[in-house]
Amino acid sequence: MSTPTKPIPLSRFLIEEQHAGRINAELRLLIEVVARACKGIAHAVNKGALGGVLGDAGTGNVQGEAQKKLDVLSNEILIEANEWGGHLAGLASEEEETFVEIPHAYPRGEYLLLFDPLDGSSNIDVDISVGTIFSVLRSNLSAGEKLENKHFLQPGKQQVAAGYTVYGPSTLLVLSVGHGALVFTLDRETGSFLLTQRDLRIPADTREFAINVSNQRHWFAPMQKYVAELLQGKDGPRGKDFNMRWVASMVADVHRILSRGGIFIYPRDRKEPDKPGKLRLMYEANPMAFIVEQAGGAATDGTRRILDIVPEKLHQRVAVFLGSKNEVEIVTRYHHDAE
Ligand code: AHM
Ligand code: MG
Repeated sequence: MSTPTKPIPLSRFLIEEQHAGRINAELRLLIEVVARACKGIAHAVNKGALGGVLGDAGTGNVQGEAQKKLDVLSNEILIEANEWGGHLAGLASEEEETFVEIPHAYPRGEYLLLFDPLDGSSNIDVDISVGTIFSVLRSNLSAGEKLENKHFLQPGKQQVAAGYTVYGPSTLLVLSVGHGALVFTLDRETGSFLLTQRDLRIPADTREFAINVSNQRHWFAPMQKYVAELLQGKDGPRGKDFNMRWVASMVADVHRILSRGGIFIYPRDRKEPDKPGKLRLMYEANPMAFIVEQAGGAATDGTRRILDIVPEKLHQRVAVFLGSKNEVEIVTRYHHDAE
């Protein structure tokens, strides 16, 4: 449930947040710049084959994944837009092996920006929604201190802002600066993101789940039990039928859950036992968990609150269970019981 609002532009919303003392001018600038970069990405995604941007880039990222041309382009757009404004101490991206320093020629700011420039990139070439996910932390650098990896390795509860865009039938920006989650819709005629939903609330109960069932044989016991019970529907212990959806773009699956409830799961499994899940903590799970909690939902890795996890690596992976609070609590309890 959400309160309809008169559509005010993102820039006005941010000014008002600044006047209310909830963000400072530097964070306002940062969010404006990220939103502007995302408009550039939306434009490139929209052009599709006409822009010559579909297909593989012929390169791989640090995580051994093949990069799409649009992964590379989106990463460049975000870095180029953000490196010179004086609001950042550094950046980190799914597509960059190490963090990115601000070139010496440019002023430095207080914040760190972490992002997945184009999430769901396996969907780019088939015209299904993709998006950008971002997380903002304070660098906590003291005067003259050199930026290091350790400055990025903060638990998600220290995020000062998080957001994602969906490049879908409409282009949306979902944002939280720690006072609820809001949706802005891109007006293509004026080029402005307009506030279209305030106070997003995820229903506590749901009848919808999102998981890639093709991995079922690799799941551990708590997952087998939980999903088997969902599939038994009315005839099983849950006493109600469940529906299933899987877009394979986290932005689209999470946005559906923010809009009407549900649970999104990417568990740890035996397929790649060395990896604690597929999704990345710092720029996928953390910002999504922040937004979901701001909308009254919950997010765990099966046993721990995602936002409490102290990261050890920039590209650390994590299992993800997020969405409707009561459903996340049930599956988390199954994992605790199994321990
Ligand atoms: P990406 O950041 O390389 O696009 O990978 C993350 C995506 C998520 O958007 C999505 O939830 C998941 O990978 C889908 O994985 P699978 O293809 O295993 O279903
Ligand atoms: Mg991703």
